[in-house]
Amino acid sequence: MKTIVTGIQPSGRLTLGNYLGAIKNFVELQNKGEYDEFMVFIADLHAITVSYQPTELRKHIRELAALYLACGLDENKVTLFVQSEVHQHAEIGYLLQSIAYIGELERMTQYKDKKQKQVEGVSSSLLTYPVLMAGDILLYNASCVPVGLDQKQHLELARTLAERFNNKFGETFNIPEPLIKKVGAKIMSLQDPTKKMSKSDPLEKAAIYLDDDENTIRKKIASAVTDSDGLIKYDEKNKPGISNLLTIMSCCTGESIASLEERFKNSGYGDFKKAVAESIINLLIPIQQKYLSILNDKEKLDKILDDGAMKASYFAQKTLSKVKRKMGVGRVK
Ligand code: ATP
Ligand code: LTN
Repeated sequence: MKTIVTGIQPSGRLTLGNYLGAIKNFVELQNKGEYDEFMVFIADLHAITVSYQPTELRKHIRELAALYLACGLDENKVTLFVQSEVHQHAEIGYLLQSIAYIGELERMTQYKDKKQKQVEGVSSSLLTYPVLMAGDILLYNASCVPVGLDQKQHLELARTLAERFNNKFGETFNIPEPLIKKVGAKIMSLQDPTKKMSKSDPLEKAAIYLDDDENTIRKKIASAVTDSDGLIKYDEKNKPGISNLLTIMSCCTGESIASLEERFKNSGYGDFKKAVAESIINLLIPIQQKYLSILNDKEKLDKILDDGAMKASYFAQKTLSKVKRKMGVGRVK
């Protein structure tokens, strides 16, 4: 049985990085069809680990659901649901905390980064976030987890926890494999190409948002930080800005980086940037057109998410009961 599991946090407007590093990959996997179950969720329990506005979160949950569908996920091929509506996620997250060590959680890069940015204090759930994520994955006995590069360390922890659980309580979980794309797994900020493009970057022009209009996209790409040597060549170390734009264009069009280098070898940065912007516009406009009509059909979206939660709960409860039995909590009836 092959199960794919993945999720994204509804923590704000999604970026081109989220699309190229994650959602595009989900859609490709769905279309290949080599799986028995494909669980895709909206990780709202993860979004409350940093400070947030409840009304905004509610809005973002629906928006992310509509966006998944607008990007090409098909509710008949994947199980789409909201994480908090399947209570087993919170429950397994708590149970797994008993085998996760504080030291290994404190070493997580994302924790160290996000901890610095908190103004109201650091919540304990920010520390235990990767344990909840391991629970999300193990609850469905996932064999494969498509994510962007920044989630690799969390995936490694999920594998460690699965092995630890199996050794301690007996064979229970599959050891999940991360699935990270070679090109596009880390799209960089347009203003600081040594940093990842992130939806929580306060600098608006550092990221292309999936709902940016054509002119905004053109302006943001035109002002993207590059270098002064005038060559359109992929060199991550010495030319991070141009390399990032080459990666973006390659992912948007399907043309290889080598072929783009050849095609633009006699062009200036201005012309190259114009072509990059057009490739993004061609990709995003059809998604934006579908998105609004899906978001506005409240009844249909609710039905998809209700059905998804019901199906996910069925699988999740089977695993959770087994986990509790193995751990010795509750009674055997
Ligand atoms: P935040 O800034 O709130 O942490 P984020 O933009 O980093 O958000 P996540 O919700 O953490 O996004 O990520 C959702 C998915 O998108 C994950 O699989 C993640 O690896 C992927 N992803 C996020 N940013 C990028 C990026 N810049 N390039 C490629 N993939 C990315
Ligand atoms: N932490 C992930 C979102 C996430 C996830 C998961 C991804 C939560 N649970 C399980 C894959 C599998 C992020 O992108 N920030």
